[in-house]
Parts: sequence; structure tokens; C-alpha cells
Amino acid sequence: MQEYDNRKIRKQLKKELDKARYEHTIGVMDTAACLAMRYGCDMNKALTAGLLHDCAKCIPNDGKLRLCKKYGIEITPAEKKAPFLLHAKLGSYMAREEYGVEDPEILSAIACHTTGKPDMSMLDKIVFIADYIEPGRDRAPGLPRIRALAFRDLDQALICILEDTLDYLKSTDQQIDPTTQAVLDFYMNREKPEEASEKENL
Ligand code: DGI
Ligand code: FE
Ligand code: FE
Repeated sequence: MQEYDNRKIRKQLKKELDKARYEHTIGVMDTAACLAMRYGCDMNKALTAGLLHDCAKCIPNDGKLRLCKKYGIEITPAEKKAPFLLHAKLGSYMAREEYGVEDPEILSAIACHTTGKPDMSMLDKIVFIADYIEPGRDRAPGLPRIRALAFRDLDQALICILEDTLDYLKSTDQQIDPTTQAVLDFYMNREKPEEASEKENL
């Protein structure tokens, strides 16, 4: 299995990101690696995905729109209204084209790190959660609780983050990408396998 040269990627990223975003990126990389250790996910994939998740973040919004059109990346109505959302999909494209990352699991985790997606892989969840709880984050409510939960129950942490994000977006009257709500609905409605088998045994 291919491992990527994270040191080389870091050097390249340092030129593309501002200082705060670079530090956040290192926080996400390290936190994703810790979660991968905890849950038996591939640590090297978590490191590379964490490192590159925001690689398109510092491109101005009009540039994001222009590049997505140029590269044939679909722009949904929600993304048109809130173009910063595109840094996830565009970042996934750039991770492949500019950083040489071809692993589909890493590219998926980058592409869905902002809104999530229904039926995420473990690596998708790890990067999504690491992005929210990395040590440099301090604004979201209840972070200590979510940080602890992330190391106990990945899906419950995912649900809490989606709920808190949607509450925050509603309270600030921001455009909500239907994907974000759809992901929460998916995880809220999904029965846990144990519960399903308990019912079968009744
Ligand atoms: O890029 P980061 O700031 O590290 O983190 P991110 O990619 O998760 O983006 C965080 C922001 O994304 C946060 O303010 C919540 C916002 N977000 C998540 N889902 C939606 C959304 N913003 C809008 N407008 N609509 C969404 O559905
Ligand atoms: Fe991001
Ligand atoms: Fe981020």
C-alpha cells in the first residue's frame, strides 16, 4: 500500500495556506492520527487526509468558483450561495492533481469533510470529527464533551457535531447545505446493528 510523503506535502501546503490555517491543518492531522489509532483505521491515510483536508481553503471564493468550473466540478445551488463550501470538493481535486494523492479513501475524506455525507467510511468520519475537535478549536460549545465522546463513540460524536453545526447555522441565519441535514437524518434514523438484532430476537 502506498504511503505519501507527508513532509513534502507539508512544505508545499505551507506556501498555500496562511499561518492560522496551517496550524489548524497540523492539529487536524495529529487528531485524525489519534482517532485512527483508537479505532484501528489506517493511521497513514488519516495523517495525509488530515494534512490536505483544507488545501483549497485559502483560495478566494471567486477563485474557488472559477476553478470548479474549469475542472468540471459540479457546483450545487447551496455551494453557489456559500462558495466556501467548495473548498472540500476542490481540495479533493487538488490533492490528486497538485499533491499526487490518488487513494480514493483519502480523496473521499477530503471531499466530504465540511458537510459530511450519508454512510461515511471510518476515515471520512475521523477527518470530519478531527476537523471539529483539534486542539486549536475553541469556539464551538461543549467541545470538551465532544472531544471525550469522539474517543468513546465515533457515530455519537458525529451526530453531536452535526446537530451543533446545524443549530449554529440556523442561529446565524446561514445558508444550510441540504447535505448537512441529510447526513444528520441518515445517522439519526439508522438503527444501531445491536438494536436491530435485539428486535429480531423478540
Ligand atoms: O474549513 P474549516 O473551517 O476548518 O472547517 P469546515 O470545512 O468544517 O467548515 C466549517 C464551517 O462550515 C462551519 O462554520 C460550519 C460550516 N458548515 C457546515 N455545514 C454547512 C456549513 N455552512 C453552511 N453555510 N452550510 C452548511 O450546510
Ligand atoms: Fe474545511
Ligand atoms: Fe479544517
